[in-house]
Amino acid sequence: MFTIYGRPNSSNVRKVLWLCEEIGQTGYERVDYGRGFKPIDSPEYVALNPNMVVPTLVDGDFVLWESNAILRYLATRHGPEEIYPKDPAVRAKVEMWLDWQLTTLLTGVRLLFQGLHVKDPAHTAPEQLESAGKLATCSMEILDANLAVPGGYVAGDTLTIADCAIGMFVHRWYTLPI
Ligand SMILES: N[C@@H](CCC(=O)N[C@@H](CS)C(=O)NCC(=O)O)C(=O)O
Repeated sequence: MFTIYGRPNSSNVRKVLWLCEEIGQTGYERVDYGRGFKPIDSPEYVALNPNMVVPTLVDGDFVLWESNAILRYLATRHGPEEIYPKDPAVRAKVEMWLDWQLTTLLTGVRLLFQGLHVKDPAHTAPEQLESAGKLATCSMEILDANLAVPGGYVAGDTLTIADCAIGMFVHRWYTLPI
């Protein structure tokens, strides 16, 4: 059984934990690393993940970081096909939304979260919050329009790893005082 390193209040860890539930992989071990828990700059953690971020997955001798790569690995190894479809066109849509989550959706939501929830002084100026809000709203409108099309899920008509990756940030968005 594999081990997940990372605190469960991190959105990038949560997406992995959600997938584990969906595919019935609940016997894993989890070790709390990250803000407020064990230090990610400790030599033992840096040896696993030189980026000093969570999550990291360890499966025997195999070590993997980058949350969306972990989703792909676990879905391929343990999931039913529909959670990471093999059909090239359907899979391409899943990949598109996974990339979009990391490159676009994350940008605005993370800045808002840091300003409004973490209250990091580097992100609390009104003009910063306003521009982060615009970015996040723009992404959410794109997502909303996509979900309005019959199908009901991010990449089509079944739940895929794209929903796990994106759902975490929608949840975060709804918890913000905006
Ligand atoms: N691209 C990385 C980003 C990981 C990341 O930024 N993780 C954050 C938590 S969401 C982190 O480790 N923050 C520092 C900490 O928790 O101490 C991934 O998707 O795995």
